[in-house]
This record gives sequence, structure tokens and C-alpha cells, in this order.
Amino acid sequence: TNQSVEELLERFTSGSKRQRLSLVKTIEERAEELAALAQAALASFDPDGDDWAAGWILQVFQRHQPQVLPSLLSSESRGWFSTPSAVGIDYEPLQRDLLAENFEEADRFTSATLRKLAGPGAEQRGYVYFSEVHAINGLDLVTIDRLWTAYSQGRFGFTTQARLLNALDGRYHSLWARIGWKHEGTWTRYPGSFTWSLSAPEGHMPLINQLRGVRLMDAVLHHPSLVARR
Ligand code: UYC
Repeated sequence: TNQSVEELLERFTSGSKRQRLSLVKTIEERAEELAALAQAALASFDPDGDDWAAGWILQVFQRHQPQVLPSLLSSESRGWFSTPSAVGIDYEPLQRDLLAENFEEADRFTSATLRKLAGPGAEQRGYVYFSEVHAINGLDLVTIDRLWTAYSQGRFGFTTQARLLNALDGRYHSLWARIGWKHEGTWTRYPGSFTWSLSAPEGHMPLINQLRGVRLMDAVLHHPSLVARR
């Protein structure tokens, strides 16, 4: 259509979730014009938040106009979103992989970071005990969750998984099919059978291995700092 890219941005920024989703293709088609006002395009978004509209604009630049990205990245987080950590973890690799839609790498970073956050025992054993989750720093869990939300149009992340579980009255056996972790009663095989892209079902990522039962995932989704975000 013949509306200006400024008008388009205004509608994308202030619109409802549904209006925004109807505009993502148009935003993508006009990436070049958007790049000319890259700073302004992101000015109304909060780097401390998790607004997926900002994440989507950044992904559009990454795909079509990557030269504008460096000027948009903060020197502190080396990404657009802030990534505070209470324990000195650098989330730049996660933000970079999510921006570039390298979801499998982002997922591996996420599980490795959960082990690190859970302590040296979890790192040595190679997986987290559910009983270690309550002591995990909430600020770091929220940083991870914000990034997954922001770079997935709000479709991935722990709070999305928790919301889907809640809508199913806590029935995990129904959740598995909903998030694509089970097909016709068979577990989706790691890593090759998961869908490592934005076309994955809602809640598909990040993965939590179910080999040792559901209690780890249940503890993560019910961590107080994540419950507070739903
Ligand atoms: N795997 O099937 N998974 C592994 C998932 C199960 C198994 C890793 C998710 C079912 C074995 C991750 C699902 C199952 C290993 C995930 C899934 C199973 C492994 C990396 C759908 C058999 C290697 C390691 C629910 C029926 C040995 C990690 C091992 C690895 C994720 C088998 C991220 C979401 C019940 C044998 N699977 N996993 O643990 O011990 O992070 O790692 O969930």
C-alpha cells in the first residue's frame, strides 16, 4: 500500500497484538526504508522490557539490512535488549543467536546456563535437580525468558510454556502435543526432530529434557520470578 513507513511503524508500535501480527510481513517488505530510520524505529521500545515488536524489527534488519545493527547495540549487553545477571553471566551469545534465529544454539546455551545457575553440582552431573531450581537467581531466569519472548513474537520462553500449561489446567500430558514435544504418543527426538525455527509450535522452546521426569520443568515454570511475569 502507499502509506508512509512512518505511519506503518506507528501502527506496528501502538497496535494490538493481532494488528501487529498482520503487519509483520509488510515490515519485512519495507526493511530498506525502515533501515534509514533505524534509531527512530526502535526509540519507542524499552530495552529493559520484552516487547517482541522490537525483537522482530531487529530480526528483519538482521536478515535484510545487517549493516544497521551495530549502531543499535548497547555497549553493555552487546545486544539491543538489556541482559542483567546477578551472577556475572554474559548473555550476549544468547541474544546474538536468538536475533539470528539460531534457535538450536540458543537452546543449548539456555540449558547450559540453567546448569551453571543451579550450581557446580548440576554442572558436573550435567543436569539440574528439580530441588535446585528454587535457589536459581530470578533476575537471570527473567533475562533468559525476556530474550526468548522478544525474539519469537512472544511464542517461545518459559512464561509462554507456563501460560499454555495453565490453560490446560496443569495437564502436562496435554501440553506435550500442544508444544510439539510429542507426536501421536511418541516423544519428539532430540535434536533432529525438533523444529528449530519461528515456525515451531508456540511454547516449543526452550527445551527441558523429560528423561528424568517432569519435576524439573515444573519447578522452572513455577519459579516465583517467572510466575510474577505471567
Ligand atoms: N528430549 O525427547 N534425551 C536430551 C528433549 C525425553 C533422551 C537433551 C525433549 C524422553 C536421551 C535435551 C524431549 C526421552 C538423551 C533433550 C525429548 C528422552 C536425551 C540434551 C521431548 C526418551 C541423551 C541433554 C519431551 C523416551 C542422554 C540434556 C542424556 C538428551 C530434550 C531421551 C535438551 C524436550 C522421555 C537418552 N533431550 N528424553 O539433558 O542423558 O539437556 O542426556 O524427554
